[in-house]
Amino acid sequence: MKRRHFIQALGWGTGVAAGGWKSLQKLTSLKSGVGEPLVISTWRVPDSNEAAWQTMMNNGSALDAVVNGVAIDEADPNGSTVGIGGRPDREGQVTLDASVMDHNGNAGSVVYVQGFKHVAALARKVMEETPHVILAGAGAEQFASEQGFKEEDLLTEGSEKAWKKWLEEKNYQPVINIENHDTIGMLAMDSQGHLSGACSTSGLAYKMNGRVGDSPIIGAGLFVDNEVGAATATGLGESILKVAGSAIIVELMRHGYTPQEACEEVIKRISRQKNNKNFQACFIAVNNEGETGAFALQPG
Ligand code: SD4
Repeated sequence: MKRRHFIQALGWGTGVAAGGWKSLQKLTSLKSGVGEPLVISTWRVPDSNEAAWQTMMNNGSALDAVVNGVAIDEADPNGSTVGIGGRPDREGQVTLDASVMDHNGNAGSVVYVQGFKHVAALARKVMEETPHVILAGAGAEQFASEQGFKEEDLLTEGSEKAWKKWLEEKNYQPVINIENHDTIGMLAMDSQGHLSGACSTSGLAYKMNGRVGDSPIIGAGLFVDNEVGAATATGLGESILKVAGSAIIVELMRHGYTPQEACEEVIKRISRQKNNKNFQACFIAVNNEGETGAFALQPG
């Protein structure tokens, strides 16, 4: 299989809030075709994409691919919004959220997990080994231990230092495209035309204790319907939750929108929210024919 469909959503376009609706810029649009594998993800994560791609080249499924792909980011201590090294909440606790969905419409997610970095794999275990969809906090951590996941301290020296500096002023003001953004959302289609997705994050830096974002909420940060397509998000979770972003994108595609048009429509709805110049929100999507789309509220 050739590498030509191994793509990365780079260079999010001119946004709605910044330049008015007419200045919308199409970003990534590529048609793969059923039977030709494809991996797309939020942000610039070539190593994660490569891991996902190699998984499928070695006969792994789309689900194997997305879980392996995001695991690279989760294990990178330099990423400040995913897994180890993720920025803590305002109490200094690193709390992770993640979700997965497969081509059969199965879903699993974990929220407010401390001490375990591979939360997308944990969400997969919830999906495959329990009768539930979501496990939270201490229950999710207990389940992680039972499943043999390794417990470790996720607050790196760098994150601790940044948090202590933040404590000096305690000014909660998410900065567009900086500390609050690099959540990984990844979508893959394997050679059988099966779609899967995963989304993994430490959420917003210096969030309130207990805060959960869009990433682990099925339909907000991630949605997959193999009959139609899949979508995933990054950005200010509150803005994405309020429009049930990923599920709506899939529904729009069901009703004839291209993945690009569907991403743009949902960003347009988000652009009507208060303070729309002060936050970022982004989606990527793929339909069941392998056509992709991506759009963001702000440049960057
Ligand atoms: C959240 N959507 O928890 C995530 C944050 C994010 O890159 O995308 N960061 O709101």
